[in-house]
Amino acid sequence: MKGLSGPAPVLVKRQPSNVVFSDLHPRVGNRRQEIVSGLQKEQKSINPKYFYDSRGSKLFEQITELPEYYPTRTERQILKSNAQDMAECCGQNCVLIEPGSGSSEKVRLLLDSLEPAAYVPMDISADFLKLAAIQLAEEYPWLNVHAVCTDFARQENEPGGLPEGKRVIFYPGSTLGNMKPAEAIVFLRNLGHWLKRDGGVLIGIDMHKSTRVLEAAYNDERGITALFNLNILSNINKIADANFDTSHFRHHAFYNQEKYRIEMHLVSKVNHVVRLGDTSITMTCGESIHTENSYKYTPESFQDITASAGFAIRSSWFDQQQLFSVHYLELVRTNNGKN
Ligand code: SAH
Ligand code: AVI
Repeated sequence: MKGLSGPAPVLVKRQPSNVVFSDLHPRVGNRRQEIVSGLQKEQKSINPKYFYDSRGSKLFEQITELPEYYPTRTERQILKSNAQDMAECCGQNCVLIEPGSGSSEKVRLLLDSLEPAAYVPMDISADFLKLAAIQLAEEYPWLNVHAVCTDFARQENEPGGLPEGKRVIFYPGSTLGNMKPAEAIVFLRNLGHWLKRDGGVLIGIDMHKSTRVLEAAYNDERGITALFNLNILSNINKIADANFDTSHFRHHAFYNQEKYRIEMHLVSKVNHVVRLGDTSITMTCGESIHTENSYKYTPESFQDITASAGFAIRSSWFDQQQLFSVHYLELVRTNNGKN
């Protein structure tokens, strides 16, 4: 496979010959500044991308297997049952790009029908991404795997140097739901720039449903989601020279019915001061750090988002209970043929 038009792809040791790895991860200094400014706001917040170090990625994998967490098994079922239809939308020999690829489990459900020219998993969790890419390349020796460690929200991180051909962005898991609607529109619009004229986006979206089902999915009995939430502080201790004590915080997740979103917070159990490098952050007892939104959509609200981003929904697939959905999006063309 050709190299990227950025830093040269580095061959990882002991890897099969059909995988390359590129590291476009932002510098530590920039990340620390972003984290500190979120914690200096009136409602303290941390970007959910900081959940995902190796431990966070493993905890997320455990979440996907919990009985309460319906999204993963439901989306898998939709992908399995409709792989052929989806492959027809995407076309064979496409370059399949997955922002936030995690374990790359779901793409396995499509590969045999799709036979892509290349698969480009992109993730912020570098070590987890490498292992997942190597494992996939070993299982599918015919597949070119071009793994990129990057923050997918950074527009300039468009993967370059990929093989020619139609580009399809595979964005399952309702990861779009972790962005506010306005951010989701900008993100989708930017993805549109990655597509060639005939490209498309195959995207998984979680649906609005009863508060009981939603809140159970983010408050599992085994407490894995709580560990996942608290792990964001451990990760920040490593990357921002901080001294969060996770025992001072408790997990809190609830459905905000007005905003159609699950909110995850970490609530301070005591008054205390946290240090991040030279900066001190005061936490009062009962005050929270907002760590994640997970927006749930109706067919209408998702249609609005895609239209605002310049896309049309060509096909949609649901499970019987309409818990989850997968959609194939194409860019809307104007009369002069431009997007
Ligand atoms: N696509 C997989 C994993 C979804 S979990 C699935 O559907 O099962 C979300 C994934 O996105 C995680 O692997 C996380 O590491 C990654 N991620 C989250 N924010 C990111 C960002 N800003 N840039 C790159 N990867 C990100
Ligand atoms: C990755 N993302 C779509 C998951 C979600 O459901 O919003 C992350 C997650 N947070 C708690 N549980 C799972």
